[in-house]
Amino acid sequence: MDVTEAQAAQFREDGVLLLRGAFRDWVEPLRAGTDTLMAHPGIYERSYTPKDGSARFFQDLCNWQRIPEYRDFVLHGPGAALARTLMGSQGARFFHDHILVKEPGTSIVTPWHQDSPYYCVGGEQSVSFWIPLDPVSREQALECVAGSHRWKNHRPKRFDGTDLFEGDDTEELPNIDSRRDELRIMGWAMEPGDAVAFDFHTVHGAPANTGSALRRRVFSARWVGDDAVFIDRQGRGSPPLRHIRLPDGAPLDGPDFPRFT
Ligand SMILES: O=C(O)CCC(=O)C(=O)O
Repeated sequence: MDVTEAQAAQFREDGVLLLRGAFRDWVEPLRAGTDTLMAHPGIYERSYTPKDGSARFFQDLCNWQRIPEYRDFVLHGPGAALARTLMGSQGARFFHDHILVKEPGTSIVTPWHQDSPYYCVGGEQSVSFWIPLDPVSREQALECVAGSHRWKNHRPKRFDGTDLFEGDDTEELPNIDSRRDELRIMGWAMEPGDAVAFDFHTVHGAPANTGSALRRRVFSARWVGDDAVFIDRQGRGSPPLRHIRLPDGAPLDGPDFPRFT
């Protein structure tokens, strides 16, 4: 699938775009890779087990180099070409993968947040593809605030509500739920292999998985453009990427971040 210039313009205007069927051919390999991952989680696994005894929310990041199906997806899948067009960048650089599995019944809500303040990368060109590997109803779907990619960065928090950075005094995100009528909130029922493309600055969140008997497996693939620079967060960001030793402000480069033209 190719994205049109009109779709790319819409993405840059709204900071969010639905791509139907874009990764349909990759659903089976990504499901197989996710089975392997859940049996052998990586060093950045960070799952949440609800205090109410409901099912867990499994999360893991940065596993594409060791899970063969994920590696194949990054190196040979359509993500790079789609990302280049959407970002308007000559090259697309893979930043990281993020797996988010909400087991049926989990009461854990993904709170509203932007990804940019968590990341050790800066720049204007970015896109995440949120790719469900199971059917997702509108009630289970990711939601994005259209236009919020132009907002400043707000304080990053862990999904359990605690601050990610100690002593962080950046402004907290406004209450999105209480402003639903004023904001343009986008979300769609989706089939496996559809994708929501959204900018790292776009405010987004996702509901619990209480109303469905289905797992909600999602593969999120994150890409940056040629203006990407390293931000030294002293290994305290998410993902921590403690082994990256670039000077603050240097172009993001290296074997962890392959570039495609
Ligand atoms: O799937 C979710 O619950 C949240 C997804 C998300 O925050 C992301 O992909 O950046």
